[in-house]
Amino acid sequence: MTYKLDISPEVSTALRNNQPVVALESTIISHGMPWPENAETAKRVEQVVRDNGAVPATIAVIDGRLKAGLSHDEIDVLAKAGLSVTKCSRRDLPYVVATGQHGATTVAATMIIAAMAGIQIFATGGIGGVHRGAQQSFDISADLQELAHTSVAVVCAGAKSILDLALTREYLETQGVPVLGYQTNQLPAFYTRESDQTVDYRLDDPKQVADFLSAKWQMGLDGGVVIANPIPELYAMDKSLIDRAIQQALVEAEQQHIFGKESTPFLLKRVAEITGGSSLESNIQLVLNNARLAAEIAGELVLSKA
Ligand code: PSU
Ligand code: MN
Repeated sequence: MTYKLDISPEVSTALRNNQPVVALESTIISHGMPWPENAETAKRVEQVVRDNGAVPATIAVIDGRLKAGLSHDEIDVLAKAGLSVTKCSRRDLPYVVATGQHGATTVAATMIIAAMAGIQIFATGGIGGVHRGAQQSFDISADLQELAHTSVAVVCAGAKSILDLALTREYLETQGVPVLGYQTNQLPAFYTRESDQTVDYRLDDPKQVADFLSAKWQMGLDGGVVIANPIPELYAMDKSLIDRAIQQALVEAEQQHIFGKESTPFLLKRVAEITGGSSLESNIQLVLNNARLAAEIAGELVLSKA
């Protein structure tokens, strides 16, 4: 049994020629949004990366093969299958590879495959983190541990307040993962531009971010970086509205004894249902916004290597 990593011809050519590439995850497609918005968004995100001068590499496992760069048909397969696709974090990758199945990759597994392919910049919506009540449940996303070890920078809109943002910050600090605020001093909370948490450092343009990444990795300081990019003002949600939806979703999760890898998808789905279409539109817009910034940072990063 040997694993296969398929880097699409377009991605592979770009990497060879030192052109910017942006990795994209696939759990957000299968478990993060409903059909058909999930497939439409995945393709729009790729287009935004292209429009901003980089090559998109959506990452997943297809028939047991690791993929950096999916076709539209492959995106549709994962998008239609939804929750029935195996959600793959670090723990789950060997199973889908060994059994020849499809897998939708979380932030952690996407970072792993991106790093194997040689891709350093990754755009998504929100990262996993330390869940509220983790003191009892021990529910801490494997995304955080991956950020500690794997040298990929993740552009996100912060983390949803389904998580305990203060504990998530503490965990990242302990693991040596820098949290950068893009044009902000506050850690954005996904649907809202603000939270009660600060970032470690505020940087105001893509070149500054690329310089930060180069400095870190050139020093041999392996590991990821969180680049927190607030949702555009126009699409930000009312804090009290979203807080109430999250509170309700958390109560339901507890009542229904949802835990482990089902926890995050359950909460995402319920928050989207409770808020109607409005949170989905915000979610789509912030991912597009992150794809744009990631492409710009990837562009600056290749210039610094030229
Ligand atoms: N948060 C979101 N949207 C998402 C996810 C998290 O706002 O789609 C997905 C990402 O793939 C992330 C994963 O890596 O959930 C985290 O899952 P867990 O908490 O089980 O590690
Ligand atoms: Mn978890």
